[in-house]
Amino acid sequence: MAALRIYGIARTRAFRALWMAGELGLAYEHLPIEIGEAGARAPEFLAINPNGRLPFIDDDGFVLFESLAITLYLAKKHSLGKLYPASLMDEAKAWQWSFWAIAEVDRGVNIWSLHAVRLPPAERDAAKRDEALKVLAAPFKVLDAALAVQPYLLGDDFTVADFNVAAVISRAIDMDLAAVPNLKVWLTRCLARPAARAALMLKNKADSETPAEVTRRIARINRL
Ligand SMILES: N[C@@H](CCC(=O)N[C@@H](CS)C(=O)NCC(=O)O)C(=O)O
Repeated sequence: MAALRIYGIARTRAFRALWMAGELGLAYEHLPIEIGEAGARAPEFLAINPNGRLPFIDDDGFVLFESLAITLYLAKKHSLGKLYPASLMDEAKAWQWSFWAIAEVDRGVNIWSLHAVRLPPAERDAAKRDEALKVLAAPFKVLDAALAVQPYLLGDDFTVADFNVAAVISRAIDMDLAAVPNLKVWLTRCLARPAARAALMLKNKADSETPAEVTRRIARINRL
């Protein structure tokens, strides 16, 4: 049995942990549990992650929740000096972009994708979708400008900073990104990485198998 267990169906933010495990070439066990009472909020899983949310991991007895804490931890543990920066300042920049992604764009991309792609067409709320695009416009311009001067967020190489931002906004690949061409090229490149493609296959499969009732529940529980 693999030492690393990743909990959460690939449709959720567990996608981020799955992509990172692939990026690092780790052996892992995937437990594709669902959101809600039948999954993450069942007593046996609440005992591991009391938030009742996905994802969480158990790495040989070490339990961690919060998707980007998980990706930073795995990258530092297995790829220090490569995917995870070795210098104090580059490490801080990786944290900067990670916290930025969670605070500035995570919710907006999620709302947009629900009301543009994932909910049944008749149930999509155009006002929520348009508001999400307005909220995303300014931070996307910031990201686009950062990528106008160098191919990746910390310079010439793909690092956990790129990984975390690309993983958080991966569903934005279906948006019209004409106003942010550097972001578009960079996101396309990040998502073309072999480990990203493998994780996206799992995510797309889970998306396509998700009943509309579960998508409605996601929108309701997370107030999206
Ligand atoms: N900030 C957390 C958010 C976790 C989160 O909201 N996960 C969603 C799935 S993507 C969830 O479990 N929602 C169901 C619920 O809250 O019951 C992270 O990045 O891990």
